[in-house]
Amino acid sequence: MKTRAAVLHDVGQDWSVEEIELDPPKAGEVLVKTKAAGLCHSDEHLVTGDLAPPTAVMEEMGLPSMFPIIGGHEGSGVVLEVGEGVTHVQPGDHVSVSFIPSCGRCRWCSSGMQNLCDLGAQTMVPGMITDGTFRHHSADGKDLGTMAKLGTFAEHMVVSADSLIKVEPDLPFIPVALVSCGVATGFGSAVNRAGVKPGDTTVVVGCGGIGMNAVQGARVAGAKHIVAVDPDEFKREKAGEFGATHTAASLEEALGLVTDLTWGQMADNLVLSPGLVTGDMIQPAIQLIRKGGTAVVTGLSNVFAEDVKLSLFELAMQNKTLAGSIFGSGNPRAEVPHLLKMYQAGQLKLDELVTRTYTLDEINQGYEDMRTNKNIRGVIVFED
Ligand code: CXF
Ligand code: ZN
Repeated sequence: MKTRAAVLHDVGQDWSVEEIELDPPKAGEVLVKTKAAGLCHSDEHLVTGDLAPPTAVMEEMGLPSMFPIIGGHEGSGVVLEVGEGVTHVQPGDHVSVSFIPSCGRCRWCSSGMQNLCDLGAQTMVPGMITDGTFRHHSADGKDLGTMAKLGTFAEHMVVSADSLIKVEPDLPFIPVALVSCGVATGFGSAVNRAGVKPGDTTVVVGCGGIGMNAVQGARVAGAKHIVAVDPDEFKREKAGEFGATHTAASLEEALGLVTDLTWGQMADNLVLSPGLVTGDMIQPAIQLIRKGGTAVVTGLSNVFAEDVKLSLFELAMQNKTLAGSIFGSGNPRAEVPHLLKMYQAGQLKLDELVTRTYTLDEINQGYEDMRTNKNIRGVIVFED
């Protein structure tokens, strides 16, 4: 069938909204009509080259390029057709996508760590998870990859059934999309990984679509002080609406503030979620947490970045934890319905995360709005 998708042909280019050819779902796959897709910063990392190098560089290294690629890994939709052997969803079902698939059989899935499913490793390899071939093709017949094996910036997607989570049909499609990346990642970074407890002092560095949910995770978990750190005034102001009790414009400013708030003991935990994590942020983050505290690195860094500024002495002598987190360290199939239940109960603000909605054709405007700090979350809404 023919459908329309936003394709990135290489690093540094605009998203190109074009008609593409989509094959029917093969065994283990599902055709989905996309209803909403969040504009996450990780797709912007494709544009900047932080997540995947340009085709010319990959070719020089003898590796397959990620480009051209259909963007989008946060989304929701309705199942239209299922391939052979698919049993957990059927036509008409409403679904949330999962940027980490869950096979249910690997060591990680079967021991409560679905966010580490072995299929997730294939995210950076072109082709379908099911058999490595392609279902998406450009009008001139080129194979197209899909971001995180999803490609939610398209009117229709064919994905592995392992990448879909069935949700209640009366839920609106925008929140169902939001919980599939930003909300689960931010909320879980605070609640699951940093282990925020009632009365804690929590610092969240970077208050975009991920950090804002770390702020509300800390609020729900009962933190006493939530310090939101962001250079942008609009984001600091918004953070207050999501539960931040204090704000700072920089890590440096946060150091003085947290010292005062805690009588010099420093924060119990911290979530690092700026647009791009760089190695020079690690030591200031570690300095902001108390003895025995936890700093969680959630934001993406450049895929090749290895240099970190860190006092190993302080890390060891003060018994501090520096932790990484993917998908908020939760299980997609448990977290997505759980977060949606909290939304229905009025405990999670999801509608308030959306600054503006866009049509698929307006995607470049949406990303420009992200770059100029106009959005907490921009969302593409698809017509019926
Ligand atoms: C990303 C991690 C890299 C693959 C796409 C999703 N996580 C959140 O945005
Ligand atoms: Zn994302």
